[in-house]
Amino acid sequence: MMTPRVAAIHDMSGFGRCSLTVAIPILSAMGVQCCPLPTAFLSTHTGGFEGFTFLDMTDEMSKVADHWASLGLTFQAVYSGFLGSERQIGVVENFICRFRGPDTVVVVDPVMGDNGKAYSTVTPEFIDRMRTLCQRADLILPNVTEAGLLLRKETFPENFDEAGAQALADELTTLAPDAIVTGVAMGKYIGCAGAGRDRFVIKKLHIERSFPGTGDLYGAVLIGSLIQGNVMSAAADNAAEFVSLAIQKTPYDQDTRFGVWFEP
Ligand code: PXL
Repeated sequence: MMTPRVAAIHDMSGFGRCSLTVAIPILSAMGVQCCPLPTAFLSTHTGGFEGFTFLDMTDEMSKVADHWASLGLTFQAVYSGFLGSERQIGVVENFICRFRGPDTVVVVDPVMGDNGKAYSTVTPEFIDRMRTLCQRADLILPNVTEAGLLLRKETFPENFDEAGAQALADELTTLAPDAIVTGVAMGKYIGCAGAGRDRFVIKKLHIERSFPGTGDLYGAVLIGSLIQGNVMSAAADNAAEFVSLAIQKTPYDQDTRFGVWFEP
């Protein structure tokens, strides 16, 4: 049997535990080969560091795709995350068209913001393009802020009950056949809600600390778990549990910008 393979289209941020520096080790530890297609190389993620470097790799991406196609490579999953520009979204759409086989799962994490705010690089045009990319996915993984942007919500509750979380996930299936909304605050709990083939709400105790990269941790474990043969709700529970444990492993006095201690 061949080792399952995932094409991971994210940035590589050298410091701060997010995107590829999370996806590669986690998928590898789960028995899945992660083939990185970097969108950019940054010295750190953009969540709170001053003066980070940013090397755009858009022009390189199509060349990598051409070479992979010439080798006849196929993937069990294509997993996209942080993207730097509208043009880059087009490159990802093209990649999906070329590499989607009958058994490929296309997972789009529409990374655009958090805690009620869009990231500084995100324009209305970018949101429209990201919505189109989501419509080409089998599964989308927005957090609550990104769900609001995708669904054009003007106002959004900070706190949900289970029915409200489920309803939000249901609404997201107007974009893709399966959807999971993450980082949903539900009173003393935080969790995720899924809709599509599987409908569920998962809750974990809410630890009042916020870190960059936890969405990437969630996505990597979810995909690894799906490839291992779990149904969506079980994979989502594994992912939420892993994020929760990693946060618990992270000392209180650590700078939150450094990310969570998922290595142990
Ligand atoms: O974890 C999301 C993410 C990925 N990549 C970069 C980021 C962020 C969040 O801030 O800045 C470069």
